[in-house]
Amino acid sequence: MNLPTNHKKLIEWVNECAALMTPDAVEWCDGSEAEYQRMAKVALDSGVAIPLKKRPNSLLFRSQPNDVARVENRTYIASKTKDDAGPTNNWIDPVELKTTMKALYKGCMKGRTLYVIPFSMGPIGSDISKIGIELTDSPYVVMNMHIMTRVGTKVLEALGSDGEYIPCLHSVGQPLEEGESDNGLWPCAELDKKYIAHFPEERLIWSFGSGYGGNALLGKKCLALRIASVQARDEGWMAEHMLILKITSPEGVSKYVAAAFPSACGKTNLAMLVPTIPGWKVETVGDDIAWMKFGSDGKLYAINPEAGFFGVAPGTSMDSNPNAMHSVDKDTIFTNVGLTEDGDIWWEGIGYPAPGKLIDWKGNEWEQGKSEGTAAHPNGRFTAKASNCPSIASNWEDPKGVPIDAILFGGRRPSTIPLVHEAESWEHGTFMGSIVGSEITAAALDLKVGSVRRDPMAMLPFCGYNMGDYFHHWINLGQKPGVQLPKVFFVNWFRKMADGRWLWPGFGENSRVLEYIFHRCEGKAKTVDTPIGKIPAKGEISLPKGVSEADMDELLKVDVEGWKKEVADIRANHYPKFGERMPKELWAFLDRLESRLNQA
Ligand code: TSX
Ligand code: MN
Repeated sequence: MNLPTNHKKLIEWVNECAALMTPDAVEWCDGSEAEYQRMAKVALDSGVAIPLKKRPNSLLFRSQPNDVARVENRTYIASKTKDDAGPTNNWIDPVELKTTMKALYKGCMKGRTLYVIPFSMGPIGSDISKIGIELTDSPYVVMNMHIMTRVGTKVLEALGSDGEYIPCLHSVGQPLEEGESDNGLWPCAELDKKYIAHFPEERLIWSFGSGYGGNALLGKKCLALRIASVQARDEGWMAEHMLILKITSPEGVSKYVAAAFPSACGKTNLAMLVPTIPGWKVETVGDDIAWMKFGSDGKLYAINPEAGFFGVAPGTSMDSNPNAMHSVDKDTIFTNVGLTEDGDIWWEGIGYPAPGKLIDWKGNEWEQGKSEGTAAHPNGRFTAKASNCPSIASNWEDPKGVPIDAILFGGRRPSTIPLVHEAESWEHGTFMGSIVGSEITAAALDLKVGSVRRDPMAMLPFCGYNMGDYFHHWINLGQKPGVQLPKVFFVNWFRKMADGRWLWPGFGENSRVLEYIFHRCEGKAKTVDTPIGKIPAKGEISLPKGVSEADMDELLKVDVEGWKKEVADIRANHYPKFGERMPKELWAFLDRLESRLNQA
């Protein structure tokens, strides 16, 4: 056979995997448009995809109801020791897990094609980029990888005959018997056979049994966060769960902001924000992941390792995010959303009533106000090219990356946390990131709606090693000689009055907070020192329509009693979760905060 590479180690690995999984055929992906259309035809012919008459070059997929999200309880960090995975990750001994998974992989691609996907996370040739090779039996994965990463021949060229790559093995885990087909159904395995496994020392990813999102598109959460976070620790850089945006002032000066928020805080909306303040421009560099390295000038440079958006559909509308809506006008894969009679998509919160009779994400007839459940699954998604986003920054693919001026943390917090406050130092910023949390809005299994779920740096599900060591890594980076560290801010768009009224209009009006942060980075706006950090001086943030001076005072005041409860919760319930390896420096910041609050 004529292979598109002479990389011996890669060819041997592909052969070994094919021998284990016994696919009917092996295909090397070239990343071409023709290949994408061939995959689309396979999906359409098998009945698992539906064409959308209203959106050029776009398809709808419906998954099985038991394969709709990342499976955190089946996600493993199989490091050599349990301590290296840490108390907040699932751990299995790597030898044992490999034995278990090899038994599952045996013959698992029977009746299917094994696709070899060479992909680059980050612009090909950038110093910050990394190459992965995903083996998969899912045409859906091939198509999504085409949009979310850079795929194909040019990646193999960059890899050469002995370049480094991260092997990513994936199977939906549903072999086909002779003459059997998927019958138009999304293939996957039962929950107890699903495994999303990471072998951090080997830089290796094995995924089995799920075809959905982060379980199957292995470049994203598995490589770009879990494995990359380990490499970043070892090599002195950062792999973070952060959007990257570019903000340009009326004077034409640009600054770059990276921001981490737990899920359901509108990260994609912030990345694509349309400012309400005249003359200011916000552009998108990335909406989910930032890889950041210090340059020889000491500045922290960030790239977006992805090439597309795998965004949550419900709630996305022309009001909440017009740039996302235009990103999905064409060339888009929709998963688990509603289908209209005229061949368009619809979801809850799209901004207009469902037009007539729909087919819901389960494939059943659905009518608004009449049918049970929702038309779209709450985790229904769009996969869209970054290059189709109207707000994408012209330099979003710069191989050097963009210099980060500010890092933002945030969460959905109806009380206590002010609209914005600023860290006094990098270490203090690390402390702020370590206490990030968000109000629980949808009923989870064991926790109450309205309580705070902590998700430090929004990395709890995505750090590939011990979170205590991860906090240490943040502190260590601040001590590198010659570095010019970004300023760190904590923002909260979600403050409410006691009567439930939103105190802050959010969305495009958040540009007023970004303007303030921009001015802070220029050393301009005035601040007031408080027990929690620096708060904007009066008048430094302009008032949106409907926000009074009194509202702004409320948004920016330090709620001493609320913060005391916050400290108590962190001390009793949050920090103890990280055990022995939690840095003493962070406990010291907690003690200092408490004594400052007691003196206030
Ligand atoms: O994404 C959001 N952002 C960030 C936008 C750049 N959302 C949606 C969160 C769910 C994903 C928000 N919701 C934001 C916000 O800033 N703020 C809110 C809360 C809110 C909701 C509705 C209103 C105001 C605030 N409506 C009116 O005031 C009329
Ligand atoms: Mn994410």
